[in-house]
Amino acid sequence: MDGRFDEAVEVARKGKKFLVVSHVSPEGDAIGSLLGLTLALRSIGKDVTAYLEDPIPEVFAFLPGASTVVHALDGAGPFDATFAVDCGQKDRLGRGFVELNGPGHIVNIDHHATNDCFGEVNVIVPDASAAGELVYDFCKAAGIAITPEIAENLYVAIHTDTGSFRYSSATADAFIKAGDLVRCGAEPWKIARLVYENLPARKFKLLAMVLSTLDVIDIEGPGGTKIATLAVTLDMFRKAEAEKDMADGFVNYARGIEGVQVGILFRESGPQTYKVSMRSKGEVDVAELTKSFGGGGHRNAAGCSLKGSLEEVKATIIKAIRADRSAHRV
Ligand SMILES: [Mn+2]
Repeated sequence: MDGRFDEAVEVARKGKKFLVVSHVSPEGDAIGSLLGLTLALRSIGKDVTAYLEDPIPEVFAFLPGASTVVHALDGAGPFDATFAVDCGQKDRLGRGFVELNGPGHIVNIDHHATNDCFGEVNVIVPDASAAGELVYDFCKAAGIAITPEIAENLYVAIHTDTGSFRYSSATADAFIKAGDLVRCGAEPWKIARLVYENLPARKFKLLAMVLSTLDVIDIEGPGGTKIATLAVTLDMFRKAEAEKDMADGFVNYARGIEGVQVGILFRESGPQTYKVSMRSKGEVDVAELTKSFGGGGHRNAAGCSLKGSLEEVKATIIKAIRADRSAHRV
């Protein structure tokens, strides 16, 4: 019997009126986990409010329960308890939540190793590929039957957070739970079509412009490496009539090139300002690299913001990688 959820199950059993929340700028795991848990608690007769500060991206609007999510909490409290999923810090739950009167006991269910345990009950499992896995475990521990609607949400959570089962986080447990969710009614092909093969043409128009900026650069020397850069400007967004979030993930095209160790996307965010996204698949620690520019992230995925023209910002980053590589030579 999985004892990690004992206290969380107890809170769910005792209370009646719950709030379920996740982080700002929600992606597949945040949304799938939030909706999966919301539907699970509703299925055992609880009164559940699901809250996200930011809108649900269009691509996830099909998920069961998505239309019931609210984006403001004025007068919604007090609650018997709040369940927070996929969120490492309380302030990332959004302003509406932070200002809420009466969240009740906070149950914090997450898989980020950096979670600061802001709840009264904290179930933090860094080995889990997605918070969706933990909501699955919670349902099992609470004896809640996984309906096809819950399954669809949790499958999306695991599928998106493992990069479609490509990342090192795609453990046997992730596959086993995803498999069980399919058994419970999640339809992989339907979900793949809706999440990955349902993209607006504007995104591809933007991508065509961004790919034309591709630059593959050899960083020579004993600790040498190969990097690839892409750039997206405000003018490109205008020409493609694309929204800002449509460039999300483009940096992976740079990392995906044969022999390239670090992929970089320079994204114009204002006058003489660029956001720099870095993705590594080798020994270069991009979190360490971006830290010197006031940024941060994980070893394989990090970012920072720099002032200057595109040429200046690019030169600064290349110089930093060159210095890093010569410091790390064997
Ligand atoms: Mn997650």
